Amino acid sequence: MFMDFKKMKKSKNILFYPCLGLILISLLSGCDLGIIWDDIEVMEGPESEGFLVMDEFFKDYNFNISFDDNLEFYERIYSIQGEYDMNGDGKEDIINALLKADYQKGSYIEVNDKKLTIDYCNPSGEINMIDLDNRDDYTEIAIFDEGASADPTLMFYRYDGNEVYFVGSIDEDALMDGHGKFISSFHLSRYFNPQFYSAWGEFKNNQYVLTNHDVKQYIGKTFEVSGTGFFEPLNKMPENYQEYITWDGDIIREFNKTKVKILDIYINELDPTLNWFFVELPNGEKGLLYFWLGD
Ligand SMILES: [Ca+2]
Ligand SMILES: [Ca+2]
Repeated sequence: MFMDFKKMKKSKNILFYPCLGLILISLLSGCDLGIIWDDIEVMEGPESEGFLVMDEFFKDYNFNISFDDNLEFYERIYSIQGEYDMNGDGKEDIINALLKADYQKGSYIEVNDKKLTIDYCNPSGEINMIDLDNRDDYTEIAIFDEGASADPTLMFYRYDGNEVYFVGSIDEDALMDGHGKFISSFHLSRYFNPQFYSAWGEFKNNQYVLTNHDVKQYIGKTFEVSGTGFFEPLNKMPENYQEYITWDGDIIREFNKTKVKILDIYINELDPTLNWFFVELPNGEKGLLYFWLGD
């Protein structure tokens, strides 16, 4: 199963920051890995499996980055120099990159004179070294790409001693475990505490290959929900939830650590986006709960 995150729509910023906040809160409260709820269930989030926001895996290394700040953001051309042992042979590798904003042609990464042209990107100038998988000798370059419309991704590049190549890209809010596994934020219950996920993935031959994760175990459990969601009151589970998705502003509800019991979760096995929940609210109201994921 392959996913292309550059083509996936992303949440609007207004909804995006509460989600970041949730991740941060769950990170800061390190003891919060298992939570005991009313029904004396202990549930653990992805953090307990070592998944953290990707920033946590950035190396403490700063590239030299220069650009003409008289130019508008969309006109900018970032000139980047650095030295880092990317293939783990003990020798520093010379890194030069030119990143042109807003899909201007001519972006590239060059390592030890091996050049890779980047055809299509909207970089912000942010570039970091990251260890995607600590079981191999490589340390990859991560380039932040703003995307076309609030759909930021990180693009990963590896140098194996012979050539520079694109490993893959994933949405900026994804989690990773440092051993080659990722959880896209599209497969994460961003607004739920504890968080859970519907799939994890790994990069294989330039593809993001997904493995689905059973979410049935969360049915019948109660979570704290925080954020802005759409709630469509329904007495019973609809057979086809899609008929009830309206994105209507009138059904928006604000949740603030609201105890929400999950009665069912709709998952498409080919696209395990985790966003369609049939739930019961504390006042006994039942309905379909979903969140904004696209522009
Ligand atoms: Ca090297
Ligand atoms: Ca590595």
